[in-house]
Amino acid sequence: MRSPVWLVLAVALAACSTQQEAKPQVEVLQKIPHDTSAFTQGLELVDGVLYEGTGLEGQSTMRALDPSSGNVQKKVDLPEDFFGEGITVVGDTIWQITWRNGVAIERDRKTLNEVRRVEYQGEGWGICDDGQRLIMSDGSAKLTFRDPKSFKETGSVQVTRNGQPLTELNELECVGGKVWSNVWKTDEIVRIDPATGQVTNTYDLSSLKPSDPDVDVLNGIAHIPGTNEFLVTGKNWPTIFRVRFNGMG
Ligand code: DDQ
Ligand code: CA
Repeated sequence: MRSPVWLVLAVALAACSTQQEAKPQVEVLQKIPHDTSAFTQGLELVDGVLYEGTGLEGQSTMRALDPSSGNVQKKVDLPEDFFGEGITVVGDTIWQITWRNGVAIERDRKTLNEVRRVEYQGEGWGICDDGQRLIMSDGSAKLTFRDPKSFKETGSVQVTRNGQPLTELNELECVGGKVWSNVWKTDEIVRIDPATGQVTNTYDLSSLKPSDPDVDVLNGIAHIPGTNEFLVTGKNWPTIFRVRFNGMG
């Protein structure tokens, strides 16, 4: 039946669906080469240096990269039995945590050499520094707050999305009082309010994933200070992407 009512409906529907067409959530601004042997576990940009920590036993490193070329300018190895995880810069030092070794390594930021080791309970996944405290993930839905000097726990919060615990929070980034986090084995980055633990935004980065089936997951997020841009990459990915997220609101 071809009545004008159907025509009006069809036109209205078409208009509606174009209006609802989602803006791409992530906009790629630049592609930077990334060492494909780097099993990226930590990424942070400070004073023009891109710091990267890598994982896997016998392959874990702490690196300083030139963020415009991706060139590795300095690299130190972790002990063979250590599995490196997140990193964060605090003043003149860097904290690098380990997956199941129960040890956080404090490093000199210039030389990347070890200064001190501190023990902690449980697993280490991601870490960031919000200017006041360290915020660390451990594979559960918990974020632990720590003193940036002693590494001692000062508190914690449970992370939830739509009321459900969100586990496997991986590489972290502290930005303007919020915590951005990779979610392990997903193409998602979430933004968490550490005051409540609630996820306030979820971003889909599946469009960045290399087609090569051998490459591992999205992991690594570094805010570019003074901008609303980020560098993101993945474990063994050939590219670091400079991106902007839409709807950061
Ligand atoms: N984590 O980074 C998500 C915390 C752990 C990653 C574990 C990856 C295991 C790979 C094991 C490969 C063994 C050759
Ligand atoms: Ca980071």
